[in-house]
Amino acid sequence: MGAGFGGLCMAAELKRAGIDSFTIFEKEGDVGGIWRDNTYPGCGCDVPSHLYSFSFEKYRDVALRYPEQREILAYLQHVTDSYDLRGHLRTGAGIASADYSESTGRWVVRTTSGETHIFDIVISAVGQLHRPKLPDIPGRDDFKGESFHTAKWNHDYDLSGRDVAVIGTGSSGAQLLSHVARVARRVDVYQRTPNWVVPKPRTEFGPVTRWAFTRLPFTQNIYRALNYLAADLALSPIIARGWSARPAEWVARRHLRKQIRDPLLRAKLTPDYPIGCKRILIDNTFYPTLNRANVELVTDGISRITPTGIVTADGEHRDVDAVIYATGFRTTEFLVPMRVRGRGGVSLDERWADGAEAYLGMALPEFPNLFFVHGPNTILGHNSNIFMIECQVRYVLSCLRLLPGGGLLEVRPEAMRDYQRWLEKAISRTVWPTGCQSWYKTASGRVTNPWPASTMRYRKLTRRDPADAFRVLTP
Ligand code: N01
Repeated sequence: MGAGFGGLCMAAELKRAGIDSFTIFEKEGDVGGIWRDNTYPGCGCDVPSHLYSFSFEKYRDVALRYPEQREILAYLQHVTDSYDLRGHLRTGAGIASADYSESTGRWVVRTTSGETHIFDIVISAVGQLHRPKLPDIPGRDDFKGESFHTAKWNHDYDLSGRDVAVIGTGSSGAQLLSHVARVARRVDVYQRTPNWVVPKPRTEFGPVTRWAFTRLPFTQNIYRALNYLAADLALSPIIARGWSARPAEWVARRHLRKQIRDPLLRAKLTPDYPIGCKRILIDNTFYPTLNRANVELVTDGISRITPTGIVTADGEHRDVDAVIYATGFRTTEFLVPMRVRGRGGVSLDERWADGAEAYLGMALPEFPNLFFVHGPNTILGHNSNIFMIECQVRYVLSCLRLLPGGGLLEVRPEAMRDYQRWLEKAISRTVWPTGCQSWYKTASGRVTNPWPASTMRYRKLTRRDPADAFRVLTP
C-alpha cells in the first residue's frame, strides 16, 4: 500500500529477490508519495541527494548537493521504470480496509472504489507525512480569499502583488517563505513556536569535488558514506542531549545572530526548548527573508480567522488575500482512514487507541503477515529516512524467507513486550517527551513517530534473525 519511497523500495527489492506476484496500491494518480504531493515553491530535501537515495540505485549528481522536489520525483519515477514496477501498480486505488480471514489465513483487501482483493501478505508503506493537518482555528471556513495547505499547493493562484498569511514555520513554511516573499506585496508569518535553525552547507559542489565525482565515480560512494557517518555520529546524539547538543545549539545561535540583526526579532526567533526536540531546520533563507521590509513575523497567537483576514490575541486584524497553511500533517494517526482487522476481528484502531506501536515499527501480535514500512517510531530527523526504509524492507524479506511454502508469521507477544520496554526507555532518555510539543507525539504526549537511537542501532536490530521474534502459525 503506497507508492512512495517505502512502497517502491519494497517492490524493487521483491523484484530483485525474484518475487513477481505483488500489487502496489496507490491512492493518487502516480508514484512519488510526499514528493509527488508537495509541490510548493522551494520544496526540496535538506538531506544530501547522494544519501537520499537507495543503496541499490544510487543517485548521482556532480553539481548539486541537495535535491529539489522535481529531482526526487524524477528519481522515483526512474526507479519505477528501471525495476519494471509499472505493471504492478494500481493507481487511483486507495485502500479502505484490510481484514484477516480466520478461515483462509489470508487478507481481504478492499479499495475505496469497492474492489476486493485477496492476499497472503499485506505491507503498508503509507508513510507518516501524507495527511495534511489544517488548524482548528475559529472562522477558518469563513475566509473568503484563497487558502490552501502546503501539500496541496494551488498553482493556478498567482501570489504576485497579494497580501499573504503563512501559518506555520516548520520545514515547509521555512522553505517556501523566500519564494512567496519575493512576489507577494506583503507576507505575515505566523509563528507559534520558534525552531532551531542551522546553516545549510553550500548547495553547489566546488570544482575539485565536481572533478572527482566525474572522473572518479567511486568518490561519490565515499561522499555518501561520510554523510551517513557524520549524521549518525554527530547528529543522532543531539536527541538525547549527547556530546553534540551544545555545539549544535551554539551553531544555531550563531546562525541566528549573523542573519538577524534586530534584537527584538532575534528574541522572538530564539527557541526556549532543547535542540532536537522538534525537527531541526537546515536552512539559509528563512531568517534573511524575515528581514525584508514586506515580511512581518507575527508571534501573537491567532484567535480567529475572519472572511477577510486574521485576528491575533492582541485584537489586531490583518487583512490578507490568501492564507497558506504550513501547518504540518496528521502524523500520529498512521494507517487512518484505513480500517484494519487482525485475528479474532481485533481492530488496529483499538490496538493503537493510546498511540501506535509495532515491533521494530514493522509488525504486531494478532496481525499475522501484516508488515509496516515507516511504521511507528521509525522516522528520523537526523539522517536519511531511506536508510531506515531499506533496513525495514530487508527485514520483511527475511521474514518472508521463513515462509518458503506459504503460511503465517506473527511476532511473539514477548518479543513485542521486550522491544516496547526497550523503546520506551530509549525515548525517556531523549528530549522529546518533556522538552516541547511536536508532531513526534500524540495529544496525550506519547512519542510514536521518531526512532530514538542511532541508525546503526536500528540496522543491528533489523539484521537479527526474525525467527527469534516471530512464530509460524497454522491457519
Ligand atoms: O510541518 P511541521 P512541516 N497556529 O509540523 C504550526 C518533513 N519535511 O510541513 O511548532 C499556528 O513541522 C506549527 O507550530 P508549532 C520534516 O520531517 C522535510 O513544516 O506546533 N501555528 C509549526 O510551526 C518536517 O518536520 C523537508 O507550535 C500552527 C507548523 O505549523 C515534516 O516534514 C521539507 C498551528 C507545522 O510544522 C513536517 O514539516 C519539508 C496553529 N493552529 C518537510 N498549527 C526536508 O527538507 C500548526 N502550526 C527533508
